[in-house]
Amino acid sequence: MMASAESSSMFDVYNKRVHIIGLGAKGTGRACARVLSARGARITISDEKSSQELSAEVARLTDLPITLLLGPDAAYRDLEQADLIIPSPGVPLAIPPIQRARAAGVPIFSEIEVAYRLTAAPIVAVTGTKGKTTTTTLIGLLLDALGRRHQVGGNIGLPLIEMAAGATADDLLVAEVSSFQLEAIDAFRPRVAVFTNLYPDHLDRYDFSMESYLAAKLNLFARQTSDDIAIVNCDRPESERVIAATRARIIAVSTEQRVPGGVYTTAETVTSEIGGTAHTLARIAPVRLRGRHNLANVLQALAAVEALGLPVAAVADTVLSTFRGVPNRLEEVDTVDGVAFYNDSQGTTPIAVRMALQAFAETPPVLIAGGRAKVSDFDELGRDIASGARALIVIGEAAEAIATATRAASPTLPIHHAASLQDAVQLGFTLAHPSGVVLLSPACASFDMFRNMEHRGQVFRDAIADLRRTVRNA
Ligand code: UMA
Repeated sequence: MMASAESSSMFDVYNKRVHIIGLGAKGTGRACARVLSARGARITISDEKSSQELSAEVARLTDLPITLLLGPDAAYRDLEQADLIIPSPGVPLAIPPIQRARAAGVPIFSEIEVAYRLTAAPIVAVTGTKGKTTTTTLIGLLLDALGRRHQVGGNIGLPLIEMAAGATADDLLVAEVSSFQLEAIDAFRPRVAVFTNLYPDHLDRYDFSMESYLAAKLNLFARQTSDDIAIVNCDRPESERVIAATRARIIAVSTEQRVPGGVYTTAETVTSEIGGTAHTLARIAPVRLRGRHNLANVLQALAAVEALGLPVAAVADTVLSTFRGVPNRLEEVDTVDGVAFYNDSQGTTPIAVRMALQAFAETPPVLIAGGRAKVSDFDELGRDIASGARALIVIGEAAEAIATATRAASPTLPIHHAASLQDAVQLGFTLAHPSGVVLLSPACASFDMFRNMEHRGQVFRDAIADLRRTVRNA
């Protein structure tokens, strides 16, 4: 059996039977196989999908001496005989084969736990329901501007284990981490951990319990010591729970009030009291990101970089004046003949749409919403749209349900149906002209009309590019 280890140098997988579950598309399983095989582990990979379904993934592993157990009949064979099991993030730990292996005493570590044990590089980890990717990306951009060696990845982009495998103690690993990845950690201890916020999401994985979902996220802070730092948004009620769950030094951020020892906004600046005396980290005017929630992301990123002892004030204004947001999350796409287009394709829940609309409180946008419903009613969304949008264009399967809920909240708000996202962009332009905002924030999944939410975002961008050509030629 593999013992629990605090130190990375103690982690030895040579000749150990490592059973990886999940050969998923983003490649966590593949990365684990590659990294641990190079260290002499005997690798087996199980996946319930068939070899045909996984042919592309399998083709990328042919050079490795591994055993593949693919398809429902083969997957999980001899799981209880493994020395270590690494489930991919999408694999629920509650499935019976994992439960049986756990009862037999086999350690079950998520990929981020294994990554942690392989590297001496300090880790900056960002979790929370919303804002993880923006905060993580911004930390990376600030480190770029400062010339500090680092890598960015985790739940976005490169799996952490791939970053850890090549890292030295001089590197800095910046990782977005999801609750799924945090369910099976044991020693994982980030030097700096950020908790953005908590909203209902992924609850099917947590028996519909917000408490269980929060517990998974709090795991990130559980092994931190007073040498580490926890960054929390004290405007959010759940920040209390993070503070209670960690021994790390707390740095609170707020967009609403001064926080002693923390990072907060004043009328025109971001002020920091990290290190004792108040000093300016950045000006607010250059920040391109929209919305108070995004300002909180900015504060979290600035706080994380300053907490590492780096002179973030020297680069903050420049970075913030050029960062247009991450793709599909209130991303500023283009301004065509005075009409600004924003892409929030990732906004697949009513809460996300509420946050997006709040970001445009001063210029209520023409909202494009609809797709495949993830919730059973849109009543609250209808009220948010009625108070926060100047017009609504609905698309997709949920079009009528969203239109009905909005009409109930405001009989006078203009509501239009569009047959495609391209049509919605054209119509939105006409409605918002000459100087308004068109916002795609669908409140729904994309699968009725698109391959996924990234595809929806790309179709939106392409339609705006087409519109720009039409307007130029007119
Ligand atoms: N599988 C089984 N048995 C099961 C369940 C699943 O064999 O009981 C198999 C599936 O057939 C599939 C694989 O396991 O082939 C699942 O793989 P995976 O999706 O866990 O692995 P990756 O494709 O490597 O992606 C994962 C993350 N996926 C999830 O959390 C669901 C990716 O986050 C992450 O980018 C990647 O690791 C790198 O770390 C995606 C995500 O949606 C983008 N994350 C959620 C979010 O951001 O909200 C948490």
